[in-house]
Order: sequence, then structure tokens, then C-alpha cells
Amino acid sequence: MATEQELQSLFDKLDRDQDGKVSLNEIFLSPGLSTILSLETNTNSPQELLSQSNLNKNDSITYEELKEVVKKAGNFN
Ligand SMILES: [Ca+2]
Repeated sequence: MATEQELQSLFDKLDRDQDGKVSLNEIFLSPGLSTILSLETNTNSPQELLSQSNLNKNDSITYEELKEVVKKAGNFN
């Protein structure tokens, strides 16, 4: 389970270059955070997360997209 604040904080830590998007590469750079991300989104891999959330068909995810996946997984508090 994650609150809005926790999710935002997780996203900001993952977004190393602070461009407002978390890329596949940024997820791979943070294995610990990646594990939390998998739990919150009920996905088995960053690739699966991207395929579930990828509204723009690119290799990165915005905060709003991430939030939708967490909500769908029933983990948004
Ligand atoms: Ca980024």
C-alpha cells in the first residue's frame, strides 16, 4: 500500500535526472526501489510495469501513469 506522498517520494527517487518521467534505465539503476515498485504495482518486472502503464508507447512512465497502475492494483491509499 502507498499513500500519495509515499508514491510521489518513490517516484522522485527513481527519477534521477528529474525530467518528470521514470525510464526503464532509471528503474534498473535502483534495484531496491524497483522491488518496492513491483510490489505496489503487482508487476513482476519493470518491463511488465511499462507495458501496463504505457499510454504514450515510450520507455518511460509519468507519475500520473504510475498512480493509475497502483490504483488498478488496489494498492493506492
Ligand atoms: Ca527521468
